[in-house]
Amino acid sequence: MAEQIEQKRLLVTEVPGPRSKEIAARRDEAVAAGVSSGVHAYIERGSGAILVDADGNHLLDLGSGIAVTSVGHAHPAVAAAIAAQALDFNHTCFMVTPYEEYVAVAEALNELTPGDHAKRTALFNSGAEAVENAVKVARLATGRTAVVAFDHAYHGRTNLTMALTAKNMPYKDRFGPFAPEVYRMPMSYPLRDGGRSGAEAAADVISQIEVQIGAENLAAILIEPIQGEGGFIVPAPGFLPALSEWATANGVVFIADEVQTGFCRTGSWFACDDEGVVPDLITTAKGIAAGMPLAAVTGRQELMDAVHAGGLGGTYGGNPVATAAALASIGVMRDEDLAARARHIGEIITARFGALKAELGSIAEVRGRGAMIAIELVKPGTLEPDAALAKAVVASCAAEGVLTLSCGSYGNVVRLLPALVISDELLADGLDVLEAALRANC
Ligand code: PLZ
Repeated sequence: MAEQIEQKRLLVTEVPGPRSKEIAARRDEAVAAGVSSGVHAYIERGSGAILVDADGNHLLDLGSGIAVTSVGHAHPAVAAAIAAQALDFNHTCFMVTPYEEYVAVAEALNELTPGDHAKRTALFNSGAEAVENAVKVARLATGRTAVVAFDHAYHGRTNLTMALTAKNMPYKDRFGPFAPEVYRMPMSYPLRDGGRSGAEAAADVISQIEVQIGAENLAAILIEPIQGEGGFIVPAPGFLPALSEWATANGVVFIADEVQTGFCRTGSWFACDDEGVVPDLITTAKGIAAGMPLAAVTGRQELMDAVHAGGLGGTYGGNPVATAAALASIGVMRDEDLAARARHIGEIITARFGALKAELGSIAEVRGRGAMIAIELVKPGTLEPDAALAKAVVASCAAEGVLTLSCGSYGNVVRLLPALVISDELLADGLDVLEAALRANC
């Protein structure tokens, strides 16, 4: 078995160190400039919440590769499942000759996702691909074309998902024209919408849908239950249930994009569970397979099975190695009750930065759920976003060997997405570094 790496942050050079800089110089000559990286430390190994770079620095990873390695880097059970499957066979294409692992992942998703109705699942490679396919299913099943997405939404970088994504830079700028029949609606964003209730915010959306689109033309409402890239925006309670109820009453497919929130991240299997919302279709990816490319659309049997045979698929979707990784990851989440760990992590982070908010006027809000918590930064005494501050805080943390991520439509949110297996001690170390970075830069 691979050597387990001590779960401790340790810097032996500056970050990035000389060896990483050598590789970075090669990268500049080889990799397209449009593909960028946050921290130029080149990673060689990882375990749990620690990544070891090419210079031997042990970095504390509080971003998990954007909410992917929820069971930790190179979890032994997942690594063993990947290795075993790789030795058996790597690919057949499920559409050519199938295999049991695909079926088992579909069974697991049908069981774990919200609602006890009959469900079916199709597997894909990326979150964006899952979202595209959910929209395909909704359009075919309803015979309607319009899709509603929200302010601050992020759904991917393919043509349709660029159209569904709200933010221009860096995702959409000069990449158009974008797919038609996408309508953007205001998101419930309590910090910035005057604290409207969920019911008020939903009523506004519904009235705009009726005026601008007409329910009879609307195939789907697509929403992240907690927005990820948009800034960890948690809608006011009641917003999601009201939209979901209206969708059901009007024959509109309610699609929850749980690519970032899913798989124990928010302290439940899925964020929809927290408000008792049962989506018609749910998209998942990221945490599902600990880093192997896998994504899924799971939904009501009558919607999913409306699609003709051969209408859904792809060469690699539900690859055997990725599905083996998913089954192992789901097993770890169950066995180690990582949903409970996520809630515990959330309490620790929220308590720490909630207290700091009282001291630092730059912290407008500490929000999120479970192990998905963010700090929104502003010019003190205003709601004016302070993106430069967020950037400086993330950079200060990286220099100390702690990886955090920024996000938000205005780039002014620092977010934490630690592995759910992180120890309290290691988390506290990372939070000490983040607190010092906030104090130093605010
Ligand atoms: N839906 C809710 O968060 C991916 C994007 C990183 P893919 N978020 C990270 C970047 O800058 O490209 C995401 C998401 C939600 C869909 C997606 C898309 O998932 O696997 O990146 O295609």
